[in-house]
Amino acid sequence: MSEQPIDTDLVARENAARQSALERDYEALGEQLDRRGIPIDAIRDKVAAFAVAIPSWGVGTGGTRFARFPGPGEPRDIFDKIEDCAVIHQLTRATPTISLHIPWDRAEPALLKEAAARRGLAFDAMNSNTFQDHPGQHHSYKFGSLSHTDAATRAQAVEHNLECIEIGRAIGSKALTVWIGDGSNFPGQSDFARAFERYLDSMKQIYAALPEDWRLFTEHKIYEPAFYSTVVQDWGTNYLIARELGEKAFCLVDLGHHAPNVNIEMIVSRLIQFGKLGGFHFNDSKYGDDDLDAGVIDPYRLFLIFNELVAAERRAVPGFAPAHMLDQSHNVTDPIESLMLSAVEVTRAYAQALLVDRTALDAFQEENDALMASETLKTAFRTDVGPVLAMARLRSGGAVDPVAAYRASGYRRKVADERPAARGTGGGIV
Ligand SMILES: [Mn+2]
Repeated sequence: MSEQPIDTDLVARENAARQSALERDYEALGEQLDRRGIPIDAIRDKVAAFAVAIPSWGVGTGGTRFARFPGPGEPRDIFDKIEDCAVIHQLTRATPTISLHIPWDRAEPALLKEAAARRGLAFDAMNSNTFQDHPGQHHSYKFGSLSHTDAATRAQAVEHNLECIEIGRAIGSKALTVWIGDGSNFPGQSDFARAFERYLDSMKQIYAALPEDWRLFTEHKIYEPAFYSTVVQDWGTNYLIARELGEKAFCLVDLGHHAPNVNIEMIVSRLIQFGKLGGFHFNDSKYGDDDLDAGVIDPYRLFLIFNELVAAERRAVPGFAPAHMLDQSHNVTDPIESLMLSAVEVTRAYAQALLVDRTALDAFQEENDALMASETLKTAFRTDVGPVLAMARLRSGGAVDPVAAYRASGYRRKVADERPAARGTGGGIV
């Protein structure tokens, strides 16, 4: 049994106070689902097996380009971050892995592995960083990295990605995610084709260094930090990259990296159909890459994305194993609370999508019954699956109410005493 950061007796007491109400709610929902021909325990078991990775940078307070307002007890280094991630997993039982960001999380690999293993955690995809300059680096990324006009700058960016793979190998990761800030701010500043050619050339070098059992994820973003054009701007370009690189290359879909109102679930469907969906960065947004908590603005969109994923799961699409990760900026909340609720929201969307009557949906689609097809989805979405999620957590040692248990534990006050206040400089959006 791994060491738990929150007192397990406290979690047990918190759960005991809620258990009988939960059992009644679970039974009532079970009866309702039974009438729809859905065995509730099977849904609960699928929910219990669902996992989403925590980004190491998510446990620190985020910020905007205007300011950052750090909270108490912010993690000082990757080992504090692992501790905070352990809290999230202990109470939700949905986040067994951490996604590291290099160089922010650079540390002795053996120590990283040991710290995670002690908490029962493992490492998800590695993330490289060539969107800012780091102390001691020779060439600046001000005008780009993997697509830079200067060969030495590109070589430095490639080298950094190779180092990320090396660290990842040492700590048991199986994937590298590459997002670049490369692009232009003025029409004419950059030749679109030449920049993309240089990018592909750099990525081919990274791909060549990828271990046999690894996957390479490329992440597109429509704008920002470059405001006129970005080199990897949309899913079409992302798909071309994955096709050019080879069978270990896949597209990563960050929900915030599209224009408002873009039909993301349809992009997901296309990438599944052509075997190139690598995974997700979950978050929510109203205007752009807002990095808001998953499901707070548009839970229906999150559900519709999971509807595509569950449909693919049911069709047993070969090689279908998308990586799930949160990628958010917590500017006004306790990041641990935000990440716990976001993990719950992502799991909720998955559970709701499992309830879709696919036989009925197929029939309505064949009959062109638009209204009933939509209602079939809505019926699943409107079902309050809360008791299923809570029961899955309870049975796997988590908290029935993760935020209540966390607040009762006083964890934030405790770490605030141990960790000196961080300086409020720098942005937090990634
Ligand atoms: Mn992202």
